[in-house]
Amino acid sequence: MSKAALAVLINGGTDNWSPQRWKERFTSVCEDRQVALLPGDACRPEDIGYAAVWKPTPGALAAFPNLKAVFNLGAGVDALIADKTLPNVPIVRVAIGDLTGRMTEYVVMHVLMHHRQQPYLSQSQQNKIWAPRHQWAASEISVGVMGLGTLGRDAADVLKRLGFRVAGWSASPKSLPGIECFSGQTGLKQFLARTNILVCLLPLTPDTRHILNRSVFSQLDRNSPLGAPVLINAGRGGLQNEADILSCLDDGTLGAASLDVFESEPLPAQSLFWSHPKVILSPHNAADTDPTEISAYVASQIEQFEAGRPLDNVVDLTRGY
Ligand code: NDP
Ligand code: OXD
Repeated sequence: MSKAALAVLINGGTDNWSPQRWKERFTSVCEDRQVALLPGDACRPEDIGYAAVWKPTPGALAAFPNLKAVFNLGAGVDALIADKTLPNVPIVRVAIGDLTGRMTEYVVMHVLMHHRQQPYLSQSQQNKIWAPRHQWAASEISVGVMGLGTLGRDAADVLKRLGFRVAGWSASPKSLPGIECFSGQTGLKQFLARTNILVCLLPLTPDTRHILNRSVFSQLDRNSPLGAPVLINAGRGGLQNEADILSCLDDGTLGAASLDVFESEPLPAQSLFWSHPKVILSPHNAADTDPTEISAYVASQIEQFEAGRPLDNVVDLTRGY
């Protein structure tokens, strides 16, 4: 009997993430399994047992009557689970070392850029001004990481090893060596009150939408050498109230922001973020993982599932992540 086929459905690909590249990667790792890039390739819907997807067109997965599992080709599933016609099968998200390592690089790079006053140094270079400023120690800065999941924990751990005072905030209580852990609504106030650089690695759910807002920013600690606190968001654009970020940067509630994600992507040309002097932005590529790594992860999960073992990193649809 032939193996259940794998459908690949990709929207919004970039060079690294082009649908054709994904198909090639999956074909090379799913040796004797049909891989169909849809729409386009010929295949019978009833032959599809698995789907590997990124932002598939809503309703597309409901067309496969024998679907057994869906593999989201990224860590965040907010776009996928917004489809109310999703079949009732396990949804698996990406949680692999390659992606985690890349996100930690992004977070550490941006924390260090603000801590080491890189925007000031770049400006000085542009103006040919040799004017070193006092550089404080990492131990004088409190970094607060919102989200202590696969990504948040790793970033927090590396920042701790660099000497920062690190805290984390999650939905359920945690205990992590050397990291001050806070949870739930009751822990949020205390967490914010000790944070100078706020790093957001939360998933986008109904509970977290627009959590990055003026009320939260105004509770951050301003008594560090940085002065006004800094925001770094690499979670999702829907987590941030963008009008609040802009007005808080303008009135000094926030000193600077590093943003990798936006409510509307690609970021529209007229967005004020593009040229804001206190913003460092990137095009949602904080953890732009290699399709080779992810396709191998998906193929091995399918083998594991077919051998009767449970899938890893299955999304809890009641929590939304
Ligand atoms: P995980 O699911 O492993 O972790 C999510 C964390 O957020 C958990 O600690 C969870 O708490 C916490 N959390 C969720 N809801 C709440 C809430 N209401 N209040 C407090 N804490 C909450 O996710 P990952 O770490 O793998 O990824 C996080 C997000 O990063 C993704 O969902 C995605 O949106 C984004 N991302 C962005 C990328 C980019 O390139 N910019 C790349 C990859 C991911 P608990 O532990 O108690 O459940
Ligand atoms: C994401 C990802 O969820 O790239 O943004 O994995």
